[in-house]
Amino acid sequence: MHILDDLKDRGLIYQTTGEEELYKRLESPITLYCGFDPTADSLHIGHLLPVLMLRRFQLAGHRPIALVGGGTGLIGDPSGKTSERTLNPVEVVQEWAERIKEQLSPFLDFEGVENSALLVNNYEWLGSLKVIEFLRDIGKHFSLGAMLAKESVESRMERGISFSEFSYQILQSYDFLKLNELYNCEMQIGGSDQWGNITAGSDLIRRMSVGEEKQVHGLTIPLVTKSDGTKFGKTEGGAVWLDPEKTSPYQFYQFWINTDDRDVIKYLKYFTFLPIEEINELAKEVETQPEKRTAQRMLAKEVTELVHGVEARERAERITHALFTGGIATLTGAEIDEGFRDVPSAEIADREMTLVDALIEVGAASSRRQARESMGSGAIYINGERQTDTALTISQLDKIEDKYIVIRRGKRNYYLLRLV
Ligand code: 545
Repeated sequence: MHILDDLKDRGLIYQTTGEEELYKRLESPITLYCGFDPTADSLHIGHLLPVLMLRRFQLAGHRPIALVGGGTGLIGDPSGKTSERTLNPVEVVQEWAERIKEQLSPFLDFEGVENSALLVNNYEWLGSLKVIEFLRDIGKHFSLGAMLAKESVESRMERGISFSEFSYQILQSYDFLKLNELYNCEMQIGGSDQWGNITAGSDLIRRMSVGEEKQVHGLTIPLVTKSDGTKFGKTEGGAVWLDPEKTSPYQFYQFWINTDDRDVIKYLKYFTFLPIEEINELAKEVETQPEKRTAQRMLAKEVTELVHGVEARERAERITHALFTGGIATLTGAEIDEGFRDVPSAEIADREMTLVDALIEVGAASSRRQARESMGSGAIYINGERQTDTALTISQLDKIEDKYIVIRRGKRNYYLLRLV
């Protein structure tokens, strides 16, 4: 199957610079790239589609280049931004660039295949540019009118845009030119916000190859939307990060499990490598037995495994199952730390403290009277077991690994005590 047909079936193509030419060109191996500016210390799921797209191309026999914008990250892309960015210190951008590099690596194969991936940092060539040469050789090919007409610039003319951000498109274009020279890179991909920068680059390459008339290609991926109209990838806790320290694999898994029935099939096509036929089978299940949430479970399993590996995915499934069935006692300490990362918690040193006082300490009750009432009415569970005896002390309770006490109040209010 032609990769473009698979991508089309999945709804992964938003715009291309010319579909017919691209179809033809992709019949033999091509080198393509996507760039990531170190504007944060981690990628989030909003960046996942282009990363997976590079992988899709690699699996189809093409050579992907992941570019980290150590140079462009010092300037700031105005695309999709409504106001001027504040510049980050050089050391910070460098540190973030290293992190982003490490985060991108597991998605691509760097050895053992003919079409091995490359990881490059554009600071390598942007960092040593000479301004006079640059304006003469590169700047001359850009028309101010075309630059001003880019959506990223046009939308900012009223609110203000610095010369630095305005010039950004030239830097990204220069990268495409460089990668074309160095590695014969012939295609750039990105989210739909990158269209202006991508076409600026292919125009530059064409203009600089007079006589030769080099044609390169651009492809953009649609913005991920949600059927309820809210922004994709945001939870109450903020963005869903790929860094397991910022969003635990369990939280990550939960994000996908909670996908709306109306979105789940689209996300399976976007974010997994499952064949379309298998996804179509799952679509039937969403229609006939939505309550089973088979498609959501498959989505959460596949994406969590892709991003965090098999073990983390299994752990997330175990935690989810234990929480669902109340079998908290089957979890390990590490699983408890992970599964209850964002519930109220307290550290307790005094083992003779009563459970009633501990409930107040952790915020599960606001007074002793209220704590006793909750217990009396059977609303308090300790590590999955109902406790009604208000005289109990911490030392009398069963603990997980001698340390953890998970409190549940009512149906789903969780609290965590750690003994120290
Ligand atoms: C820099 C130099 C190049 C080519 C591309 C770039 C980066 C590009 C850009 N891209 C976005 C980005 O986000 C931060 C990621 C790390 C925290 O700004 N000018 O760097 C996003 N990109 C992926 C997709 C995107 C885009 O990395 O293209 O659309 C998000 O899905 O916003 O030579």
